[in-house]
Amino acid sequence: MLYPQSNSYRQIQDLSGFWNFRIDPDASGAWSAGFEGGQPIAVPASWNDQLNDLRDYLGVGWYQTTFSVPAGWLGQPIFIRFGSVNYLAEVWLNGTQIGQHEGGHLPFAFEISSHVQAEANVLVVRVDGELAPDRVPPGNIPPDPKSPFGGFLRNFPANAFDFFPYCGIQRPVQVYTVPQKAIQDVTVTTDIEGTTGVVQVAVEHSADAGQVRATLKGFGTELVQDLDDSSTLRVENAALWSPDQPNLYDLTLELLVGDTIIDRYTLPVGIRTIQVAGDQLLLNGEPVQLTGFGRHEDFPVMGRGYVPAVMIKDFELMRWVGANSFRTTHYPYAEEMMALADRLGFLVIDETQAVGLYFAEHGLERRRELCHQFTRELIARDKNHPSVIMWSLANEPFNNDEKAGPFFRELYDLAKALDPTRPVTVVNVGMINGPDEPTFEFVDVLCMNRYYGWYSQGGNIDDGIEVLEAELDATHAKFGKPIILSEFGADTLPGWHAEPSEMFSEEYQTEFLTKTINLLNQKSYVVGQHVWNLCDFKTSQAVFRTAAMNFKGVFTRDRRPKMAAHRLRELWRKEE
Ligand code: GCB
Repeated sequence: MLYPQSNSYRQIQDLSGFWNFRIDPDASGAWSAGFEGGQPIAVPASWNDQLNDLRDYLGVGWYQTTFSVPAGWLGQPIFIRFGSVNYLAEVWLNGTQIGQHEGGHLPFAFEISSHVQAEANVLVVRVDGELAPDRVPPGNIPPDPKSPFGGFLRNFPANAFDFFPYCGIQRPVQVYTVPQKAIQDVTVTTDIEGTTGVVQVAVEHSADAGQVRATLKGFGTELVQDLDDSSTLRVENAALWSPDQPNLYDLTLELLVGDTIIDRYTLPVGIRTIQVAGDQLLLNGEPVQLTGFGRHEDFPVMGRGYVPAVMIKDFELMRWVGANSFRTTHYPYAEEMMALADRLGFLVIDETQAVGLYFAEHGLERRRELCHQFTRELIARDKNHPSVIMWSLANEPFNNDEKAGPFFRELYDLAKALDPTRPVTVVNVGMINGPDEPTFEFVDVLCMNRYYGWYSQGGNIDDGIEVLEAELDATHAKFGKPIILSEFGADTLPGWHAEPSEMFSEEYQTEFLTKTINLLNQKSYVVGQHVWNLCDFKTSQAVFRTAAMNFKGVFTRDRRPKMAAHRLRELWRKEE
């Protein structure tokens, strides 16, 4: 799926701004042709923290706006594209239903050419944010009186994951045109032969549209090639892409009828390889060590809304501590973040929104279908980013069920069929299966979330380190695959100090992270260390979540460093 682009063949109009909004608590509204009144609301942003009484409202909300398009657009193919609507979106234009989409965090587009008029277009979006067991991620799972967390310790709202279930139109809405005959999709894969970069380009375009000319430009090279002759571009003395040197070439594709250009699309290309070899992860043939974080799209007032300045800030913070990577915990991040990772040289483990999956029959088939849909949509969206080095199919599924292995084997095969070039993982948590995790048999890299010294061995970091070391060694001995410690951390109240260190103090977090990293540095098969979390973030209310926050950030929610951030900087930052 191509990100909209503006050039002399394609135009974009951004619909960000103040829309009208009204809630529909009993889901009885019939406002598809438009509604009167309502309250102003900002788009994009979550609704929860904008309007005082909607913080915990997860039902149906109706959005409405009006827009015009330049007269010159009419007669051309016109699309509307939503970057992310959480959770279920139904869209009407001028009273006609133009489509619907299930699932937050991934884009969708509908053609509106035959419904759009020059002026006063009425756009209505019904958003259903309800948590349900047959949705992904799931929520409102029937309480299990035998489990304290399903019973008397149940959180509110009752999500099956540890971040606030923000809803609404959370990323940009764009109306855009493409030419009558257009480039529809592009897939770029890269390889390295000696000093030559091998760039494979596959283009999908409208039927009978002539031929495609590719121009690859950068670092003193300009290759022009007709893709009907060969879809492989060979770049001599290629400037490879890596975190140290995020070199990007510009690939421009032109669709031609005879000598006339009828469409053009340009995308950045980073020439790099990523492979698993034994228990190592190789970037451009060399072992690579990931240092970095899990993170959240989370900021006061905006909720999970698109905030470009916070994205830049987070890259600055990550660079400041010496991180070279992150995982898109626990849902695909905005595609603009992925484009920045390409430019700024960050390695990304790209995760779907399959968090908190469980295998009880109720809703299982629907959850399975959604996981397949989201895996397809994620790979279609992000396949061309050099920064993306791995697909993560899920975070911490409750895999202590015999259905889990086959469920993920199928999903793994799907991801591999769609993209044979990248390793695939399923992120696992210790307390469920430990090293008996069924997905460890077939995934390419073992991603382990472990909190020894926090949820167990609490208050005793050294005991936790011992348990961790034993488990890492046993897991490596059993599977011989590269391991990433994909989460480790400790809740820390900023400004709370203790000597000797104790839980929740800045000293405890600093000691916990230091001792864990020192252990990981001794294990050659550990290829990544991702601290949980970059910043403090909002979650559901629960007795184990002070102030409805997860305080495991090494930066606060407003991006100020805790003591541990300074220590990470000493541990990770390369000499300059
Ligand atoms: C985990 C989850 C993450 C939580 C974290 C915690 O294992 O993957 O979503 O926020 O633990 O802090 O408990």
